Amino acid sequence: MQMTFRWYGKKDSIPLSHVHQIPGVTGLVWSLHDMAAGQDWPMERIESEMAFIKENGFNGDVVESVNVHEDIKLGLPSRKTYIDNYKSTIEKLGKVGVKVICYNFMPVFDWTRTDLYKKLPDGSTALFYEKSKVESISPFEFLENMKNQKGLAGMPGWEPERLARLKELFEAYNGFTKEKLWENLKYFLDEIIPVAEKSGIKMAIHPDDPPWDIFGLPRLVTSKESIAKFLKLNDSPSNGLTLCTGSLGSSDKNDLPDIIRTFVDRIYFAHIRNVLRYPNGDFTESSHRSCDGSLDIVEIVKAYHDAGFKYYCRPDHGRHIWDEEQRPGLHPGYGLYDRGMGIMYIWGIWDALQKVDKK
Ligand code: DNO
Repeated sequence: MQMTFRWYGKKDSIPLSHVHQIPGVTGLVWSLHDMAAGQDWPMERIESEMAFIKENGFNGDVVESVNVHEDIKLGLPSRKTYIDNYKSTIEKLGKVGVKVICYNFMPVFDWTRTDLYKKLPDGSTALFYEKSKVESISPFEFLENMKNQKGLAGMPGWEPERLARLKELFEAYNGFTKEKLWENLKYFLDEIIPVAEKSGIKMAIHPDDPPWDIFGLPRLVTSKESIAKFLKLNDSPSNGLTLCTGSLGSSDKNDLPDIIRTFVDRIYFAHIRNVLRYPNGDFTESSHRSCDGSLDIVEIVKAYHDAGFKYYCRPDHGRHIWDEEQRPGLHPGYGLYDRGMGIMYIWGIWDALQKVDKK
């Protein structure tokens, strides 16, 4: 397993010298965060980012994300241009040695929370989802509430240009069915997967977060059954998964170790984090440790270990601890400290399992 760390580019407030001090991190997970969904990424920008990553002693094998334009999800005639741009970006990323591209196919909103700084009993803060709130207000009211939260504008999936089109997008998705979205996803895969194959790239879809429909928008990659359906849409080994335990794990219907064991051959990127679910459907993100949340991270890491998982892993969101909430330019959930501790917890389990194996 290769450990990586999500990095927001040269403007990231976490110095790479600090990332180096987390044991065993060999790769930076990167993107060109200023590129709007659907843009063809310029080669010079790709090369310069990759060169910078390598000069700093990391690999840049994983890109998260290349965002999919809404017209592709909606299946509009304009999707052709955006798919051509997507293919061109895949080809260029392949040329600089990228191995995995993480992306998602969630309509309108990417990951969704109601509070980015919910206080936990230990005094830290974390991302929080209040189910009844999302169910009781309109997406427009929801967005108004979220806009005041520090750091939101810089979060991937919450780009201002996407949110500016919110009204128009909701109109476009009015009456849009899950079946139609599956159909458009298949169309997209059949177009891009042959290009990924030729470019030596594994495409790794990120599950929907949370894994249920929100604001009347259909969501697809939410469960074991839907993952099986997704993989069958296009059976190429280049059509794979980013298995995010926290996203799938906010539903108590998902048995993560079982999902990992079932699909491990098509998992190219493991996002490992814990969530604490409440009986009313709310959930908060928690420390990575198994006893702090609802997910058994030990069993999750064991499932990867026992399968001889060779691909990429990253700790996912962490809490804001040790006053890190005050860090200027902090991307909520993406501080240094709790992600660093998450990595050490994952390595701790991994190393212990390796040792038991050798006995
Ligand atoms: C949340 C992330 C997601 C992920 C995208 C991939 O923190 O895991 O925003 O990057 O869904 O496209």
